[in-house]
Amino acid sequence: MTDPQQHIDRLHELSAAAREQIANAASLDELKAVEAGSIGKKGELTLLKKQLGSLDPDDRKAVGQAVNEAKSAIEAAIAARRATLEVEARRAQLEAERLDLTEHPARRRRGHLHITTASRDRLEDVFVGMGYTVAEGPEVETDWYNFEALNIPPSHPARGMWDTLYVDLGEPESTLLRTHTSPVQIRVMQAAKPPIYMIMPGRAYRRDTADATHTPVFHQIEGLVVDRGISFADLAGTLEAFTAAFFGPGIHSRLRPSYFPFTEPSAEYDISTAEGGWLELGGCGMVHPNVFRAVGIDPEEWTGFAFGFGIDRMAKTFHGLADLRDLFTNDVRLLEQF
Ligand code: FA5
Repeated sequence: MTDPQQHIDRLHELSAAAREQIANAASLDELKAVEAGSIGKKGELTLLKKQLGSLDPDDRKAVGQAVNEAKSAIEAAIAARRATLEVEARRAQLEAERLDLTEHPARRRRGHLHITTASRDRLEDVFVGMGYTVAEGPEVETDWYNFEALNIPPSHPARGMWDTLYVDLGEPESTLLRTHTSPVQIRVMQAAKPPIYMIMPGRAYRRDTADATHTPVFHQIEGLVVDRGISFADLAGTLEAFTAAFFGPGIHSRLRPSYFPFTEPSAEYDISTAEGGWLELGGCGMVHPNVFRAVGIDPEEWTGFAFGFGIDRMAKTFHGLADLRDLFTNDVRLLEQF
């Protein structure tokens, strides 16, 4: 015959030990193990319960009640601990899956436009402010657009002004990398009826040896105005206004007589430099009647002017660079300064 008090003491011990283990369970798995070891099928409490049969009926009631109380206490402790652990597990999972979309301050340094691109954008802004619209054309052109329609027939001596890179396509020397942006004038005049006030920025290619003021790939901005009664004075006034707007009041421009087959008269556009000299930025002039005829515009009714400036040279001057090639070598130490 077992002493019922022994059972009850053992139950209290068991319950206290189980509740301590429950409180210390660090995970849901650990909690499950404690549950199995205490109130599970093979748990100690279950074993004690099975021994109730060996007690006499009066004792059995008291011990049975103690078993039930211990079991309820353990169950309640498990439920409370499980709730806490579940919340913690969910928080840990969310933390692990969290995507940090905020930028690290060290990574917040932003890039900026290349100064050639920034210069082109500024040029566009200045001309758009003067009422011009922007157009673009292809970089691979036919001989007709790059030369013939611009009043430069085959074997014309002026072709020597542009060292041309030809593309191996079609008839020999029929397709080329445009040597200037002037062919876009032709495309614009084919597509739109006058009055025309347009600028055409883009890349140009020449077999020029790279030096401080030449690169084989460079950028130009072409300008074209076609309207009634346009004179050379309009061209000069436009360029003077442009110079002041782009370079600031300290820089002056001048027009020097020159020759281009597609303009008559023609001029070279120079700006004053900090060293007191003049820098050639491009050519300009009154659109030649033959160019108007090539695109079906009546030169008796319409007159106009055109210009073509080197964007890279403008960027070089504007930022005080010594060498045009610096714009293409992409040395971050240089580019970061602007
Ligand atoms: C022309 O290309 C004419 N199409 C300009 C023109 C347009 C005249 C409309 C009249 C009417 P030129 O070959 O001079 O002209 O080139 C114009 C400018 O492009 C030059 O002054 C220079 O600023 C720039 N340029 C020419 N070649 C290079 C090069 N290799 N590297 C950098 N810039 C260049």
